[in-house]
Amino acid sequence: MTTRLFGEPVQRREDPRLLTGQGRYLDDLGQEALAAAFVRSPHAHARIRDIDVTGALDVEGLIAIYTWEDLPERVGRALPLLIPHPALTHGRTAYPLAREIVRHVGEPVVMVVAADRYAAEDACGLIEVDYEPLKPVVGLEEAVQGAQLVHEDVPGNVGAHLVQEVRTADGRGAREAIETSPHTLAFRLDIERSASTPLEGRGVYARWDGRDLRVYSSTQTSTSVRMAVAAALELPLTQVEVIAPDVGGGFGVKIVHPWPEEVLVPWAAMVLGREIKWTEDRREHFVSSSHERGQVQYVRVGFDDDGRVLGLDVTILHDHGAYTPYGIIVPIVTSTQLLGPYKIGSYRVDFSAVYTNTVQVTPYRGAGRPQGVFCMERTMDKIARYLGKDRTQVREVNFIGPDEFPYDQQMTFQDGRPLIYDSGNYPELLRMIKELIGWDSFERRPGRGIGIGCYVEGTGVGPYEGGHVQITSDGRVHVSTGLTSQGQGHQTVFAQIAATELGVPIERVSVVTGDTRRFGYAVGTFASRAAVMSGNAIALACRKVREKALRIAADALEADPADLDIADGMVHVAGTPSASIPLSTVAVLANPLRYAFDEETAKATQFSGAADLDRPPVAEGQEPGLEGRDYYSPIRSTFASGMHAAIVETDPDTAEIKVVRYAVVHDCGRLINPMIVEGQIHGGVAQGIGGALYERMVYDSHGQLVNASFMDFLMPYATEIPPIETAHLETPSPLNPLGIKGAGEAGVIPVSAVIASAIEDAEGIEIDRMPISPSELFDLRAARG
Ligand code: MCN
Repeated sequence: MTTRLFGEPVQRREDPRLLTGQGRYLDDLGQEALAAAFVRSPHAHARIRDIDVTGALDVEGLIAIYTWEDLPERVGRALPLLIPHPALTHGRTAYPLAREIVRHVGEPVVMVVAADRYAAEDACGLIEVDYEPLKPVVGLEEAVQGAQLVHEDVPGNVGAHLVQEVRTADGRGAREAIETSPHTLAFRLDIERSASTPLEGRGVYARWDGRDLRVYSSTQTSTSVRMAVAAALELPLTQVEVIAPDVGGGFGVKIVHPWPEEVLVPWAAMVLGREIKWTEDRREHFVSSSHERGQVQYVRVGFDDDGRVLGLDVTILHDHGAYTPYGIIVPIVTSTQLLGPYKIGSYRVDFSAVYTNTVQVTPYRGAGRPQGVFCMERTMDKIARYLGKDRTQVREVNFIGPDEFPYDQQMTFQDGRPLIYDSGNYPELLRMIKELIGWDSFERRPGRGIGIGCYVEGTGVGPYEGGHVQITSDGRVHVSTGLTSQGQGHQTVFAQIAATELGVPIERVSVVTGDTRRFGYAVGTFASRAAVMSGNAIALACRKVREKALRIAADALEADPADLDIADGMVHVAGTPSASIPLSTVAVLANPLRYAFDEETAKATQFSGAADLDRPPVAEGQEPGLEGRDYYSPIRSTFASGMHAAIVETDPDTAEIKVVRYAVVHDCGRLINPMIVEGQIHGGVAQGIGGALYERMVYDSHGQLVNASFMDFLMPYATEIPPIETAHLETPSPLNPLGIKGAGEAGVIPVSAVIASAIEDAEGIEIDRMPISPSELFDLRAARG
């Protein structure tokens, strides 16, 4: 049996349990708990005049009703602004329960606790909130005119305004470079709102036993929820544990910490001394969680006869909804990573983060990159069209060369560190994607087009992640890391890393994530960071344990540690397999207090009488046990890259758009598990096709979300997703010990750009919006005449 598992397509070990219905999601827990439910605002913008709860008081099973005024100061204050930024001059976050003003439909106003959800919902229905409706702000261009304000003290509804500029080598700005370019183009792009929409919504379940608080949450960040809850409830961290059970998808929406419910439910559990659970329903998820994407972009580009970009000037209005709990991370990612694999002469980007009376905006898979890639790739296609050149040729002429790494884009990444690409090979990716999709032999005809899109993605952002590894006396390896899992296959890949580093069969490795009882210091799962961050931390912890194991085994085998190796759970002298000792025995030897449960171990570890009586049993600087902990903290992010291509067919009569082929080449450095990476890419592409053709949040002029259900919010089924062909390129990252880069968002990022490119090719009509529906295509055809 081999123990070299890194890079192998090991089947996901979490699947049999989940596929046979044995998963334990949030709502499977706390069957005896009281239920919480919320009265939420039906208005996009209103002043609360009065809340009358008397009608609800007779509901059988009612336990408690809370409004903002009932909350203690620390629980009732505005939720934290998680990532402040100097440009965010007017950051605003919500109160856990609305205080005086509601700013979007769905904002929580009253919390009800009752014996069960039926009673809680009945009580919610009988509470009367007297609202004075205010005029809502809907639509970006309307918002910036500032006639109505979402927050009275934020002029023009602009929460943040940031201009970033990269000048030419001779110091010219983008605008000047564009003016003097041989060719220029200007256009506007419209990108609508969408959202993560995981199949399992949010949920929280809390138990207080009079001393300790245990919180289960369907979260992507259990350690941060723990910190936030402890701070709000004035408990020491040691009295709060947060556990993420099985989580049915997150895709970004579950990063926010804490959500109002994550503070209110634990607080009420403490006040009432009862277990309480709240599970979000689908409509609540649509109107009370978060959305993303929505932007309007105004682009000007100057280029030469070869299509080389000399100046790019982009102005972005970014729809931030009613609040900025996650700061302005999304428009910052759009603006800084928009340049992709290209070397652009000069670049100016100006964004405004704009408040509207709609659901708040926080990162959704890709987190601002799909919008940036849409802008850059539409630009490349437009240049090619203008010059009558092949679209791949224009891209190639602008690529950063394979010998130009590390390449400094002279921007600041979202974590405040320089945006320097560590490694990559973009011309090779282009060659691969052209071959995979058959670019050069494609037979174009009306109604059948081919499209392409390229992207670079900063992954593995810090500040740190940790891993703990323990080998127990039964030879099993227990790995824990603090970040959480929502379906990425971490149980499998982290086991692969540990099995490879320690030389043990994978079946002996177990992995725990998202449980603060097992690992308290962690950041969370987002921004395609788990593989890079926890993967490397676990590898480093394994290396510590391995070194200790070799030292102890060397004593037992009377050998030099340098001559030892570990394979299949046995430490052996290299070249002499008979001189060996099982890791289980080494684990027993690592503890001076010995209990041997079988004869063989007893013999191997028996008191030899040769102990050094001048030394304590645990030598100075040593610890009993065969375990180790380490952290990985990167100097800066590592940059994955890829290229996608698609073939679409459009119906001449109905304008129905069908994706008939989809191909992906991707470079996430060394692959830990190619099967899992492909699964991530397939899921991402499916989500991207949703964003390109179907999914959008439709608000009416009153700020009502008119498609807040899966009946009306259109998602693609398997029938809309063609087989996805993939190929990998591995340019290892020089920045981390395992040479890996992230992969979790790669599938989604360029899809809208690729499909727009293909539709444009099929129709000869410029596609400047994402998503694009058949009726919109129909209208564009009609406008062309
Ligand atoms: N991987 C690998 N080799 C690499 C890189 C990654 O084998 N060189 C594997 C990883 O070990 C991991 C998976 O690919 O099992 C994704 O890795 P990574 O890129 O580190 O992403 P994260 O694990 O941090 O996951 C977060 C990412 C994001 S940001 C979103 S959004 C997203 C996504 O993952 N949400 C998901 N994929 C999701 N998949 C599911 N099923 N559910 C979600 O909510």
